Amino acid sequence: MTKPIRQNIIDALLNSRNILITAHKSPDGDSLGSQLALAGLLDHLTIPYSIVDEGEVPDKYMFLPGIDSVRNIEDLKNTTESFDTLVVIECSNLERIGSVQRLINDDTKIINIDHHQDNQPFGYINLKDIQASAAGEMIYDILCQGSFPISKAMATNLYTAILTDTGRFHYNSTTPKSLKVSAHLLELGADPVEITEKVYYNLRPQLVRLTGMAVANMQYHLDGRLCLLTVDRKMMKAVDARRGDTEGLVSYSLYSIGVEVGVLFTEVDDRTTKVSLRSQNVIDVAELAANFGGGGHVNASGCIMELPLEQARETIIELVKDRLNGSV
Ligand SMILES: [Mn+2]
Repeated sequence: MTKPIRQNIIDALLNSRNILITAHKSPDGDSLGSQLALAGLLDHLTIPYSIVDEGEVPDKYMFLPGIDSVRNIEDLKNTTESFDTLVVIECSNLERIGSVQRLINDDTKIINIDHHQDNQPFGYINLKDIQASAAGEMIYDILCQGSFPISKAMATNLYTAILTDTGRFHYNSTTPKSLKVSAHLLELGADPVEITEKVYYNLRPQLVRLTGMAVANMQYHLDGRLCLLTVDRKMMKAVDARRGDTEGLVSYSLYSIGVEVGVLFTEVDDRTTKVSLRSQNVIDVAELAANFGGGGHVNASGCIMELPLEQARETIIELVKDRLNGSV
């Protein structure tokens, strides 16, 4: 099923004049690695393209080969460039690309490549593979489908995509295939030590302190089955943190015995709270996030709640309580 779709994507790319590549707002390891690896293919095929995202590239991904070619939509205010094809990676729906939408029109052909279970078929070609550990694994499959060469740079980008989206190979999305693909990417020149160091061990000291502050104030609820981490604006300010800096902090919520659901609340402003959710076992946090317009995977999801921090916390506690009671 997916094999002919992959070929359709290759054919569509080959027939394009100028391609726009994008992903969800607030770029992460999978979205950046996938976009850059696809760009590597288009370089090889000498097909013109642009990568445009909404939101800043986090510092830790600035080492990715080709990262300078990722443009911020804010810098394209007065562009007259036109694109006949849009490749959307890792988005459940088109809204997730944010204001990049203004670069397309009704004639733009959309190719939708995603591994989220709630992905809507908003493209004229839709490649959805919920078995894939990362969108990067899907880009790898497309490259293999066309027997295209995978350069060291592309391998580095794809390995970073899979490494980050599997939480360094420990989420249940880690499969024999994702490890085989990763092994092949190492053979092609990706350096696992360097990549892991750049992504995970390259934090500014203030951010390590931020982690300490959040962990020190961790709250347990529902007999220790729910663990909450909070980063408010005061904490962010104290260490001069930016929004993307809290990515990854949520994993600490699952470190203790007995925790089934972990949540990180990041205060955005007086009435907006960013929520990252993780679960072990059966609780579907993608469904939880969907209540607030978010989404993700069964065990990892996120949403933006239009509520002040304290209310967001209370709301989530109640919802998790319902789900946990239902699961006993
Ligand atoms: Mn992903």
